Amino acid sequence: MLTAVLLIVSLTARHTFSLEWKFPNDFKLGVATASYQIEGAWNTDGRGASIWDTFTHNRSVLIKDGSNGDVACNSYYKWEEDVEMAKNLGVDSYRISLSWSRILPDGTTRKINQPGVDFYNRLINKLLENDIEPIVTLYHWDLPQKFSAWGGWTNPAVINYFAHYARTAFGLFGDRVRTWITLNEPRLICQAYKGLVGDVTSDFPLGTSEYMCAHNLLKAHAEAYHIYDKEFRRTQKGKISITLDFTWTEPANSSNPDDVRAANQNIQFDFGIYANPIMKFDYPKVVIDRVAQRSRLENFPESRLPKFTLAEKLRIKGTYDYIGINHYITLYGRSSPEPPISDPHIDLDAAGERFSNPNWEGCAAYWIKIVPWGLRNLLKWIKNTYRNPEILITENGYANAGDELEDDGRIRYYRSYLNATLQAILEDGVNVKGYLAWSIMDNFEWTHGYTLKFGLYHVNFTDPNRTRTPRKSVEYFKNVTRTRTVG
Ligand code: GBH
Repeated sequence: MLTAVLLIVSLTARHTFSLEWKFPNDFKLGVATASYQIEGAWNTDGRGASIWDTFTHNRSVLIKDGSNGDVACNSYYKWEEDVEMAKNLGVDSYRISLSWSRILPDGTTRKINQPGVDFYNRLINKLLENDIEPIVTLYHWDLPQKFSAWGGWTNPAVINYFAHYARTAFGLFGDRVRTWITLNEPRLICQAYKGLVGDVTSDFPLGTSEYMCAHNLLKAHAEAYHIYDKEFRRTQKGKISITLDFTWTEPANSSNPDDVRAANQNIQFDFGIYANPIMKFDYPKVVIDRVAQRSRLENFPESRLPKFTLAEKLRIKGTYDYIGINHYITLYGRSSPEPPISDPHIDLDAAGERFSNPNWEGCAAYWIKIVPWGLRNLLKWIKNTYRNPEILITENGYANAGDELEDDGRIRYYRSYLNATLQAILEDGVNVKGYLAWSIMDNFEWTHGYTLKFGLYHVNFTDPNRTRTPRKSVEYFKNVTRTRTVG
């Protein structure tokens, strides 16, 4: 009786918690990390420098607390403890990224750094011994420094170096890795952290280098996919795709067609620009048309958005076995007058206005609010737009600012987003295959340094031992993995 009532309530009210509902048996419940944010040992055992080493060392004023990832969580040494934490959480998957320059110090296959390879072998093997699937990202922003002088990802020469690195990684680890991610959040690689993409690019006007970078990343991803497909898939039998960040933009007034158009345009400029060439064909039409039109008015000789040849469009199309999604942000979008022609900027190309709702519960990261229906809506949108692909939620998480261990906000956050995921699967028929929490432990949060703490486990960054302590949310997450419900 109670079950029936609960079921009816959850079927009718969209924000109800579906307490009775379980994650499917093959659904991955895991946690996520990234090399530069946790490993430390930045110049140990032959590791080459990456652009984040150089950036944090030379431009520490741009990091909130002046810090860097030199030591970070010291996971290069504390990896066994990390695996124990994952085991304690009861997760079945653990997302890591490989530091390209730890394996190939100058980014090229001229020299393979054996101690770096040994490190990842130890970690991957330990995870497998504990029945935890390693989910491996090839590139989570730490480009080998050597490529910086060439303009980093704005230089198409980097594409093949990445492809050779990918082949090396599949060859070294692919016998034990079943889920690969080529690139983490290409949009952020190209748009955030200006002056990092090789200082050369900061001389280009905004609204140009972003598109050059995006263009090269899409090609690099496709090359890695095809190498896997042709040379490794038959024997290794894994899946490979890309992880895109998805800011859900909800029309401010969904009965106003202009708001609907503006919201969609923002989604196409953030997400479609990467998803469309991979899951459909070429850049989204609205992106092609708007950049071409504004470029003309700005007196550029041709569109600031590079063009793919037909062969390139075909080579990029279909290069996904699932789609990886990092989700943190929901905003409202509404139409606004066409921005006047001045200096180019991708935001002007996208146009429209986006805003948050001050009533949404927030957290220490100003851009993160608890808006679980945003995740549900974007999952439905992906299902409908790209013919129901497999989706892996590769990141979703909440930040504290202080050292508190009582993180009820994080528990509310995970509970509501896991619930939204369950609703998307069970009520909307979205093909979501897993959910990875960002992050298992506090770590180096890029330009926010150690001031924002995303961990289920707290890390003491003033203690040379980088002691890890479970927050209250660890108990919550253990309950999720044990019962396979949102609790
Ligand atoms: C993800 O990217 C990353 O994949 C992961 O490495 C990161 O730790 C996680 O999110 C949590 O942030 O104040 O100007 O920097 C999201 C990157 C960076 C996007 C911060 C929003 C806020 C604007 N996020 N950014 S700013």
